[in-house]
Amino acid sequence: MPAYTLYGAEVSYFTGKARAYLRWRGADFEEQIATQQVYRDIILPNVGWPVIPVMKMPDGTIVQDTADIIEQVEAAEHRLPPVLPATPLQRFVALLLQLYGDEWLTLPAMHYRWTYNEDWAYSEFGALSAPQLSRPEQYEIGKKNGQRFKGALPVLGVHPETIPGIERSYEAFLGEFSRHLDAHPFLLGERPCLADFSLIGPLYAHLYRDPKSGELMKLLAPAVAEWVERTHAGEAGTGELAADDTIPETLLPILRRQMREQLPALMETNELFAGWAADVSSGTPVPRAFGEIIVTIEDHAGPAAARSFPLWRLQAALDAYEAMDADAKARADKLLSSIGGSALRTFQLPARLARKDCRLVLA
Ligand SMILES: N[C@@H](CCC(=O)N[C@@H](CS)C(=O)NCC(=O)O)C(=O)O
Repeated sequence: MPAYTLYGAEVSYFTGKARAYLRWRGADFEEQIATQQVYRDIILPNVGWPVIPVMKMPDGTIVQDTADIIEQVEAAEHRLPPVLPATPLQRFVALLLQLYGDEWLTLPAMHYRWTYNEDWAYSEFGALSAPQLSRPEQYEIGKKNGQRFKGALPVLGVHPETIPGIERSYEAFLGEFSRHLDAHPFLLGERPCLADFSLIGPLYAHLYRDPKSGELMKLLAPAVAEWVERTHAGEAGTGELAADDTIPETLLPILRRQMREQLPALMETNELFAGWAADVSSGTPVPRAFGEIIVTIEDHAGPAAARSFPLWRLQAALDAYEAMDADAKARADKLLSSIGGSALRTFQLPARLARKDCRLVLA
């Protein structure tokens, strides 16, 4: 029997991230489709809310959240090279790109799925949750289940006002990533790391595998489509990360895009978090959102929920920054200044976040 079981789905953003990592790691795992029965018997009793992917570890414990799954498999497998770069600046950048892949590229991923692949997505959702039913019956179930995900569009900031900006930004991102791939096979060098698996989240299930989105990616950025194929297959790469803890120059346009678009949203969210955290005590469950913010993408602005989870991913990146020695911090500051991210040097969350029973709480 395989050591690990990953409960997820081919259509799922975060299952793609975990799967690509597990393949690369060479972990002995099997994937089981998260059918309605799996949600009822495994996910809800152990996690408390309906979410995938969920991982059963060799000792039977259930882990949710891809960062935790990756961390726990890394600790259990003891293999080299580590998925999280061992050197400080690359580690920081990998965590920033995890924040970007997990919590910002959701906008193009979800927009392209639900604007251009809606019927296809309903059929896929239905087929995975009720494989025993007929195609029309699956479609009806898929439509019901899919509405929950489609309903996340305004929460993320996808509206008629922002869609032109989301499309312009995504197409420019594809160009930037293609130019990077002309010089380096993976994000930080000659082999994949956490940054690559994090970008597989949006770029595999939604933007490559959804038919209309995949056509667009292959047309505009065949090198990105090819990177998706290699990375999702768990390819090991042919060498190491860039030497001397450097960040490839060709990655800077992508980091600049992240700082320009995502950082203001994080800062606004953090202000609302501060207001909420002012009168709550340690251990209090953190709501999924603190209110509303305005997101701006390529000059197109619209409302979005001030979601708390991105601050959790940001806290991990800021911890890596704080842990740096003076030399690494000086190099990080130079990088931040060149990508428009200097605000991160002094960025403070008003209170620390923690996770308890698969939910965010105030530490
Ligand atoms: N932070 C979580 C996110 C998981 C997640 O959002 N999964 C999606 C499917 S890809 C889901 O099930 N969402 C349901 C929900 O958020 O209510 C992770 O990294 O595992």
